[in-house]
Amino acid sequence: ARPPRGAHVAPVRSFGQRPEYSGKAFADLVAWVDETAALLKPDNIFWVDGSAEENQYLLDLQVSEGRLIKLNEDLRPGSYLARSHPSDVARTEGRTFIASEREEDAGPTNNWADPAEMREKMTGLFDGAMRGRTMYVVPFSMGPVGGPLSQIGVQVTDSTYAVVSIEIMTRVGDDVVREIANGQEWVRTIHSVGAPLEPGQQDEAWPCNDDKYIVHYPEALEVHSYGSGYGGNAILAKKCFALRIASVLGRDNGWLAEHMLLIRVVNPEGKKFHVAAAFPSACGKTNLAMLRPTIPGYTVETLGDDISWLRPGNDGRLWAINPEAGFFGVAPGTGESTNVTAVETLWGNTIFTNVALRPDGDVWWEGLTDEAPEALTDWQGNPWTPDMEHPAAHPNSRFTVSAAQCPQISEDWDAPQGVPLDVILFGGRRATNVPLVVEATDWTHGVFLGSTISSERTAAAEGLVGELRRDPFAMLPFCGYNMADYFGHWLKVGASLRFDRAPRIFQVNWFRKGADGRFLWPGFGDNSRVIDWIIRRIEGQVDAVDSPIGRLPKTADLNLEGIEVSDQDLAELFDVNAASWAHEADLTETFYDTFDGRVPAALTDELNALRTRLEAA
Ligand code: GTP
Ligand code: SPV
Ligand code: MN
Repeated sequence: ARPPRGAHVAPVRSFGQRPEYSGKAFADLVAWVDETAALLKPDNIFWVDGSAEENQYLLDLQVSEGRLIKLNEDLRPGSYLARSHPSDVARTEGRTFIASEREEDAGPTNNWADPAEMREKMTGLFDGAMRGRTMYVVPFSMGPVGGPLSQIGVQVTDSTYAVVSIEIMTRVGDDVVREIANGQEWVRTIHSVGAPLEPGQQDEAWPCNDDKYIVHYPEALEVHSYGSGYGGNAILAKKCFALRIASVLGRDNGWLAEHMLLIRVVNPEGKKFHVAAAFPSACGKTNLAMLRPTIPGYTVETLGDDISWLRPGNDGRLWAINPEAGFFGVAPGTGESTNVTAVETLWGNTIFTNVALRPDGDVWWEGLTDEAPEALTDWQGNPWTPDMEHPAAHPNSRFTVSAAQCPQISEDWDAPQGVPLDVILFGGRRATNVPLVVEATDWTHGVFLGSTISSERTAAAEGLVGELRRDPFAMLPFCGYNMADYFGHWLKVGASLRFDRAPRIFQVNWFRKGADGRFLWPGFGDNSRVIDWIIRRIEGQVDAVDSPIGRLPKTADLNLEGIEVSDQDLAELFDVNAASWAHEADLTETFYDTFDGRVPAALTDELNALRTRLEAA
């Protein structure tokens, strides 16, 4: 139960007190916090305990400071709107660095920086960066606290918005401090928006700095983030820790940290299958994670929508957990007809960022309803009407909501041991070439498919939207080490599985377009038709047709009952044009060449075999 409004004025307890534990490990934590505070020079230190009362206090505080807008309690209970600075709206990949000891360990796809130089640089930026602000100390767990696949960390931050976001996205609390005190290894992360306040200086609603640095020290298990308050730049447990740092932990310990959603599919016979899927940012993970099948007999349960940690089990299978506790999802395009599960998840207790505000105190974004309301306040706080050129919500506007609030969340979504994987999907946003679905012939071919994923750029990161770029395994911006070594690690993990128990790998593309520019496939709930074929395939119920790029469905085996897909569209959806694929193979070679011979021979062999098959086609 939430305390009555205004309760924070006379709190029942004093918030922010340091918990007390004995022993060296806890003393090390305190020493690190003190050292960090000595450098960043905040006015106060606030230890976050993750309680509901404290959370409400932090939300109310931000409302009173003008950082959050409280939404209409009757329409959207317990929910808030944040408006970022217009320059701070997405991850800044150009300002993201892997500061590994050796440059070759970062590889050509990452920005490398010398860790000693970077520490000096960051020390300079951090010095006094929290003046006039409170430094929050946020202990968090990725995965259930104490779980066998879980990892813990601490983020210090001067952003109250980051604190309440981390509280939704991870497990925050004193029980994490207890784990640290018990000697559990933890990741040290420092975040500052880089906007110290002089005495009497008027604050901004969304302070940030034009100079941004998101720096990872993989050997030291540390992250430094400066200048941004948005998403993956500021919620350091997410992309910085659970992908970039965790991928390095996985490399060194035989597991995988992946940019993957995770679902359980129950087929008409009641049999359960677990599917993980890697799609680049803003390419449909949250949507597939919340799939409502349009074909009868199937149900889908949500386990995770963005990150999966995969570990070989003693049984020779690959086990997966979702290390997060919430969804940080793209708002635009989320509506009754596309993702009704998300719409239902967002009924309340949600933080919205950069969406539009309705006159009645509720929120709106493009795609929530077919028609825009007559008058809105846009994401920057200006009056907006439907005749305006620019969208009311920013294209990368987001919702932050607890996973437990999803109506189709699986009862096993927080099972500490995870779930055994049956299927892995790789996908991207491709208007041409890539068929609706292709099955890999074996694990190595599947790794080849993953390594060749490319996708049209989206608004989730800075850059030109629509431009095609390589995004292997959907991990281009998130792999914390040399991508070629990462390909090799995937081969190694596959070899450590029992050959007949390894997940089967498929490539999918919901985004193929006809010559007239329209999507050939209805997508969303109808993607269940592709999942259905995949499951019947692994159950040995249907055959496939060999093509140069992998196995394709016989179109008669696809359940298309109830949708209109013309024969011509269907043919186009599965068309494999030898000439364009030969060009695609050339581009893959060019991409592989950027790794200076480090790409595993098994993958260059796959590329040669693809070319041979294309020539014979
Ligand atoms: P991140 O949170 O950035 O990692 O994104 P995501 O991969 O979770 O993508 P999300 O599910 O939020 O989808 C991003 C955009 O793609 C939204 O605008 C969706 O409406 C759209 N989208 C998702 N699935 C489909 C589909 O099957 N077909 C089409 N045409 N669009 C889709
Ligand atoms: C993505 O860009 O893949 C996201 C959003 O999920 S962020 O947390 O900002 O990385
Ligand atoms: Mn993502």
